Amino acid sequence: MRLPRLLLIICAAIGLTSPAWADDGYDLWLRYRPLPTAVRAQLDSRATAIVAGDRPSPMLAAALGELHRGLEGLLGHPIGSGEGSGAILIGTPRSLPVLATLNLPLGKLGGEGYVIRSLALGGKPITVIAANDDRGLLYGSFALLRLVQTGTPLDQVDIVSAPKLTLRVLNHWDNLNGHIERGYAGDSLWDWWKLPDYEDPRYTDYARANASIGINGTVLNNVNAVAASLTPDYIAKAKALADVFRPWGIKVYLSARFTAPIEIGGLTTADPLDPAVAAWWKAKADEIYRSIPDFGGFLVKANSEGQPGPQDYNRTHADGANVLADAVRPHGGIVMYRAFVYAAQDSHQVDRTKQAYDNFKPLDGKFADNVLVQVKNGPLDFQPREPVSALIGAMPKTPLMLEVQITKEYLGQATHAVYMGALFEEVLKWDTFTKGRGTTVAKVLESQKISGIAGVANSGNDRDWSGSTFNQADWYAFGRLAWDPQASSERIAAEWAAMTFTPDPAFVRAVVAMMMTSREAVVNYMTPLGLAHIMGTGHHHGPAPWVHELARAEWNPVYYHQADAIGIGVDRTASGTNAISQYAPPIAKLLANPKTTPENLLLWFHHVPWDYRMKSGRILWDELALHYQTGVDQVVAMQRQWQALKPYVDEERFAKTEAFLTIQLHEAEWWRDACLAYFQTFSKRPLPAGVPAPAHPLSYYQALDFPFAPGH
Ligand code: BDP
Repeated sequence: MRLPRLLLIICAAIGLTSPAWADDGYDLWLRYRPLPTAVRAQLDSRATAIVAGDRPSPMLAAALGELHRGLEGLLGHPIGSGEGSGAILIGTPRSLPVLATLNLPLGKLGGEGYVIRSLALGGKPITVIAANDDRGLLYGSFALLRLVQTGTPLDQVDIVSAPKLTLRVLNHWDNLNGHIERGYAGDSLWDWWKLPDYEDPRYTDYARANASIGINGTVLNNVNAVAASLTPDYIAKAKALADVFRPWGIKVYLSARFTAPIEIGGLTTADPLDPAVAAWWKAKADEIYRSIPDFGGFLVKANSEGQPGPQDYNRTHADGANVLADAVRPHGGIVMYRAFVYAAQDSHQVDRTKQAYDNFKPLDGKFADNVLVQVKNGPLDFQPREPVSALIGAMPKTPLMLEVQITKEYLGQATHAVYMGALFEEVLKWDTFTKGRGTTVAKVLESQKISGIAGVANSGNDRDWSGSTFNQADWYAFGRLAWDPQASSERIAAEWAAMTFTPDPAFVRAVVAMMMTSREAVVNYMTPLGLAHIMGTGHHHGPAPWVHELARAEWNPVYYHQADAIGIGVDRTASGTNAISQYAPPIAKLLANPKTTPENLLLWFHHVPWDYRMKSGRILWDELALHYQTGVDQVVAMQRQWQALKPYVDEERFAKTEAFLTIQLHEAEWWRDACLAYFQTFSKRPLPAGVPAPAHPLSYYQALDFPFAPGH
């Protein structure tokens, strides 16, 4: 609603409006608040009209609606009421034939790419958004808004952009009862109970946010799936969501439970080679496609953490994937089959971090051509830092889909500001050497016939979607890196900060510096030098490196650090588990020797004596303790940086971040104190200068208990 100008003036005079100073975060990076006057005037003269062809499709209508909403918000008045003669032209060469005369480089852009160019037409300043398909126009519209929001003048724009990966998908670990596994931002966005009859308007805002960063698929339900998601009632609910998402270029996928043919199909087996099972999946797929003609396909977690799968019938994962792939193939669907499997073997015998590779590598070439094997970025499980999974690049005949976790299960959950973009970039730039030097993860993904990346979503029904303003940046960065896996996470952070707060360069510089240290901070105060998985049992909140009594070896943190009187870390060289042998030879060679292993992964690959000399000249124990301290210091610095930004940020979002940074600091200190108190029982060495003694005895930390930690 627009208040009459006079009323606005009166309200402002008596201090009733504070439009720039209240923000609950709902609008994410699509805030569209009025630009500074000088920038606005320039935009005004170029945006007196938005011109598109006749009878726009629902998708083009969505794009046009967003352009109006965005530009009018940024201008502070309706399009056309400003001065000037410039216009925005948006279309394909078919829908707007004048575009065909402009020699635009649309040739290699596919359906999703776009061109944005400023030029003069008939003496008037024009900004063109052109594409081969309405999907490109949708993404081009958001890109134009991004330019304006980040303060780029429209007079010299010349951008040609197309996504480098085909499937850019969120994985929601949402249960049908509304609880989100590893969700720290409220309950599920999907109100399954009221669907399909009630469609929460928020579904559209969810789709807008995703479209704005190029996400084009969403898996609605948890990988720990229940068969009920595939019943007619739930297909109808999924269809309602698919209908809302479609104009925004987002396809719906479902996680499939492997034993659905038994549980809801009345069969006595789910053996993938049984013809009745294959027929059941085919009929189920046909049924889904009748409701959702552009259904994306299935995501499958099988024979992992207690989920059923093909191995229960002595079949391979390829058999399991292919029966589903055959069912969706006639409709153009795909299967994303997760490689996150372990525990079929005794983890004492076979290092857990080797098991995905052991299971999947021998199956290279055995998967149907519409299957992607979805591989977590690390060989273990979404830790603050892991080496990249050796599987990536190791299955040249099988498209691999990278899976990263946007929600911070192991990285402080909702309240820790940890910019995940930096982690994602580190993964994407990791050199696998699988086809020689320079075969980065990004390049492995980009070179595949079907390519994709999945992110475990961090959105829920909290008012600000992600549980904190800075967590929104993780969602944003995921989308932007999915579009271009070789992009810089720092530049993405700058874009996000400008859109989310203000494009003022002084602000953006400072906030980006804070975000870029935040990832290393969490590594330092939780799991420095290659430590991993020493979090609390089950909920993964807080430190618990002492846990050793759980039934399976790999459930226990002691399995992952192996501290003893001699040293700490896991020997994954030939004298130990030999996990390094799974990597390409140039990497395996480096990792074989502690001296040539990157120090930030040292304890992942080696059991290192407490008095081992590090590159700094300090012994390992001192270095470890100082890393914990550095992590704490970095959070203190982030607090200071945030305080200095107060003049730029509305009170609501400022205060929430401020409070969360205080939580983060307390928890960083807790991590440092608990871990050092515990590891000191092995190292038997004093803490180096600069590291305070733990605030409490070890027994205090060991007694802490969190039965109601979220997300579990
Ligand atoms: C682990 C989570 C668990 C997930 C599992 C998975 O703790 O909740 O179900 O990964 O990815 O990180 O399947």
